[in-house]
Amino acid sequence: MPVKIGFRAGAAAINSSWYIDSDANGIVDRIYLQFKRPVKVQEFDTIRVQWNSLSHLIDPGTIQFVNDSTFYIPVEGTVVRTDQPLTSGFMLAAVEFKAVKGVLRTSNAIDSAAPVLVSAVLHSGRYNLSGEPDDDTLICEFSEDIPAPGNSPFLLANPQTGQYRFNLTPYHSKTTFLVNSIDPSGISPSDNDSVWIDISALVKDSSGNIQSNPSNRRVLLQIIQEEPQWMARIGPNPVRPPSPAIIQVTPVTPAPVSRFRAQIVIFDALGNRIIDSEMSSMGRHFKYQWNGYNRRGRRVGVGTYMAQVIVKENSKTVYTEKIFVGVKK
Ligand SMILES: [Ca+2]
Ligand SMILES: [Ca+2]
Repeated sequence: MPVKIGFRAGAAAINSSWYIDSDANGIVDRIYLQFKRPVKVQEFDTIRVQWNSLSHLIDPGTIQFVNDSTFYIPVEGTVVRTDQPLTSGFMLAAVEFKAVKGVLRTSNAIDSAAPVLVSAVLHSGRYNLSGEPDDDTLICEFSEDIPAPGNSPFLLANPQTGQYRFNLTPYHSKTTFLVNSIDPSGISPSDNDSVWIDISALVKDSSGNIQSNPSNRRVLLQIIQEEPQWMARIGPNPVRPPSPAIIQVTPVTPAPVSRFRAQIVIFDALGNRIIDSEMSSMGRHFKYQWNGYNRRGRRVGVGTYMAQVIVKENSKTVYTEKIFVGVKK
């Protein structure tokens, strides 16, 4: 009597596997597995997916077949964390078949996830050594290490003024740029403008995956207004009237002093204002000369006085400092 031998498929090998970020939000969401022969979900004993160092058991019910030998497993929120955009890393699939227990079919998934922008910070308001406005600096973070993305990789949008772009030059690193110009000109970037990768810039990761999804991850532009730092000093201290003490207020980093005004108030030990005056703008610093006389022209007594300097831009105080001044005979 002929013995009917049932067909036992054995453990199908995996041809290849790859992971993608299908909606370009920066979170890897699918791993595809392509087998050497048609497979059925009932054949699998266990399926595991490892992402970086953590391994996860997959519920076979979540598998989505795209043809009889290929399926994908949704991984966003299960295998892959959703709180940190990341489009590169080590992903391993391991499949065990019921027919051949103990035999693992494994495959290193190929990175097929394109990079997205994770943050963009615009540092604005710096000045060069001659006090001229310097180019703003844009510091970006991507979801993975990428080759230099070119000179205009981003689109930006403001709800009122519409879309615009930066023309950039790389500055010290692949992710820091000087903003040479804005196109169309006349637009001032503002906080909460959105910024994302322009697909026509062909921004890609180190494996060559190009960001081609026009709805790739938007981030809010952050703007950091760089304010000049100031320093106040006085000399000589103590002062011996009528020979004067010079009080100087100087920007520590280059700044256009003409944009600011400085005021000095000198108090006696009782808190009386004995001097209240504008400081003179001397091009690169502010200066006030005090010879130990009060505002009525009387020489003040020996003792300790407090000079307060205040630097204002328009009516906003940007720096204030208190210095004790001794007066000697
Ligand atoms: Ca995704
Ligand atoms: Ca990638």
